[in-house]
Amino acid sequence: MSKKLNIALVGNPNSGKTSLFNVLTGLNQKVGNFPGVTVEKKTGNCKISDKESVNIIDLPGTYSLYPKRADEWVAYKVLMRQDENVKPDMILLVADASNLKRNLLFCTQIIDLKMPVVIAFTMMDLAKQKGTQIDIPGLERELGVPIVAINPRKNKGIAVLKKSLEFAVENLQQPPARDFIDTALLATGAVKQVKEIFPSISNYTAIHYLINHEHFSLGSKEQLQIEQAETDHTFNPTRTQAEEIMQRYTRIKHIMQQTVVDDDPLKKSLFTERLDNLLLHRTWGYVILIAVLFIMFQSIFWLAQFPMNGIEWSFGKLGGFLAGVLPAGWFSDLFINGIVAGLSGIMVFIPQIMILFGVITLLEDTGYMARISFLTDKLMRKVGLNGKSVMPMISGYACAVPAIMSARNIENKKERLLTIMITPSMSCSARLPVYTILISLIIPSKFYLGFISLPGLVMMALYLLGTVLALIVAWVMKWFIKSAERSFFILELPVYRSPRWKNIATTMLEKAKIFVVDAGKVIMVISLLLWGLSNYGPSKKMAAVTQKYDALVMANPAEEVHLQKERKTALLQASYAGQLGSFIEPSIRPLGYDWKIGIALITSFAAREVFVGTMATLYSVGDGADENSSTLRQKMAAATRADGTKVYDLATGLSLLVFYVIAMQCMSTLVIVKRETKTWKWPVIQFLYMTGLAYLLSWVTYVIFK
Ligand SMILES: Nc1nc2c(ncn2[C@@H]2O[C@H](COP(=O)(O)OP(=O)(O)OP(=O)(O)O)[C@@H](O)[C@H]2O)c(=O)[nH]1
Ligand SMILES: [Mg+2]
Repeated sequence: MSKKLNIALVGNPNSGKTSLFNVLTGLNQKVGNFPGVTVEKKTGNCKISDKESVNIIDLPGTYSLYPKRADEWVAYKVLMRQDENVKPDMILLVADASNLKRNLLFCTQIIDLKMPVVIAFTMMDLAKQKGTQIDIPGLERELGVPIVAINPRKNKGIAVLKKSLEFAVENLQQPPARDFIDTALLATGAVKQVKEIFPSISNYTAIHYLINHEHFSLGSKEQLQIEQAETDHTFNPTRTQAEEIMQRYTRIKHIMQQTVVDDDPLKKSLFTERLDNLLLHRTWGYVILIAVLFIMFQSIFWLAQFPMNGIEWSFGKLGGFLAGVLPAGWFSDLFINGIVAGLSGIMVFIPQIMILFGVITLLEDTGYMARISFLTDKLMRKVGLNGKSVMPMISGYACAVPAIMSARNIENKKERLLTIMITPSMSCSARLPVYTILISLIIPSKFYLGFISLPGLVMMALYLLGTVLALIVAWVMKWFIKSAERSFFILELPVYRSPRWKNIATTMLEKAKIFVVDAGKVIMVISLLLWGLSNYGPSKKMAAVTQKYDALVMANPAEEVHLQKERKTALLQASYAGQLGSFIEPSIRPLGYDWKIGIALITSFAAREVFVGTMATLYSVGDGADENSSTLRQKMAAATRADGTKVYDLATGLSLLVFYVIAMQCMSTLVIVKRETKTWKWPVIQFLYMTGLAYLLSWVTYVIFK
């Protein structure tokens, strides 16, 4: 068996590469209707014929072979065969037929690399709507490579494309025969000299070696030789590049005159244009934007509460049932009150997580997300960010990890760094469980106008707090980060598309599954660990407590019930968990927290949603809370301090909410920030500023409301 071939999927951003990738490989990579959805390479397997399977590599979109953004560099390195992990044998180029001129520029650059290539035209439906007719056989003749019209959204043309790929694979030794433009002429002497060092590369590839060799992994000898070629022939990269693009466009224009017929472009005003007149309107645009965000946050709270009540009720029943059938003992206690309670505490949030992801996917799929960027660019600029920062920020409402990666799409390095630094302040889905449970403890469930709920408003205020703080922090930080780079905002506004409901449904289910499985695993481990820590302690201390209460019960048999309760509390306090709690309590007492909350804060560094599981375990061990209360919420509501006052009063609740809004409690985020910035400096700064700020503002909140 010969080695499996690698086919790289490249093309302009938002041209439908990932849609095609998913169709070819059966995988489910993220597709969205804005440029810059894919920012990493991803490989999948595709059977192109009965005998042949190939690797398809999905890549970030690139406008040309002159990369500017981090995501474009990922694709560029693969195409230049400078990526250690993927060396493409062939290229499958996706071109948006409704934006032919710009897409052809990239096509012709790829052709001149002299690698075997097949072109797939997407968006033929849109081209037709615009009144554009394309003579595909004519274009094939002019470009000298096969072209197949497809629609990956509707699964059309895929069989023909596979045939074409199969044919190309069988004739791999025949790259495009002709140069599209005579690239050797752009820098004759220098190209010749580079090709003496690397005889197998094309003339056009040689030009890329001249321009970008510092970024290539070459030996130091070769680097010096290329530099020599540059000086020997006074190679001017900017001039060469400008000349190249001009020559390409001249020829593309010529070819398009022969192969493409356009209706009068002014005659038809497209649906997208008409809708944008409203959605990007100077006043109405903003009114609608605020309304959209308002509905999004209200639905997370309001719409979700019905299924949530159902889930909570079912788990209450399950707990009751289990308590009835399992033998009494430490194991049942741990299982029912720790693990099942912790899991139910998480399952309850599935509806909210699903709605949140559903709404965000809807925004991305329709193309409205790109409009949010456009509308907010001015505001973003004032604080040192960019309109493009909005997409990571909004997806940060779901999870900071992919959001931070999507910042690769921002050209300006400083703006990208600032975006990375502030994105974790956006309230992610892991904070939802904490918000919901605390809000239900301290905020009465009131409704205004019948549908605007007070808890919903408080929830929105928390999201707003995170967002506003993110903007303020960006504004402060922008003075400390130096950059001479010019900042600009170029974002291609995609056409509006109807959402693919199936995609939205799969995303919602997928995210719910990940949430439950990931959180479930951590909760399981932490519950077990905490249960051990809170049931065992230094034997001397534990024995002393037991002896003391044995004696007390002996002396006052009438008080037994009350004393047994007290004994439980005393034992918990003497346990390892209790000791750890008392150790940290002094540092968190100013914020209004007791030692149990302290332990929850610590375990939350594993993942924020563990707060719920931690509480479930600690309260299951019992500390004199009402024995009749079954759900975690009821137990927490009944919890009292030594002086008899409620633990979760308004001041403590709000202070804790503020802490969870701001504090950096996510390992995965810190790791991804390190990966994206390539230094530990930024994650460390991020951790310190966020946690410091959280402490400060929680303290202020507690003092105000006490
Ligand atoms: N009308 C129409 N829409 C399409 C077609 N192919 C893809 N789309 C839509 O185009 C949008 C972009 O698709 P993606 O597959 O994410 O594009 P991409 O090239 O991977 O984009 P980036 O990763 O951002 O570079 C999605 O909304 C698709 O549903 C097509 O042939 N016709
Ligand atoms: Mg993509």
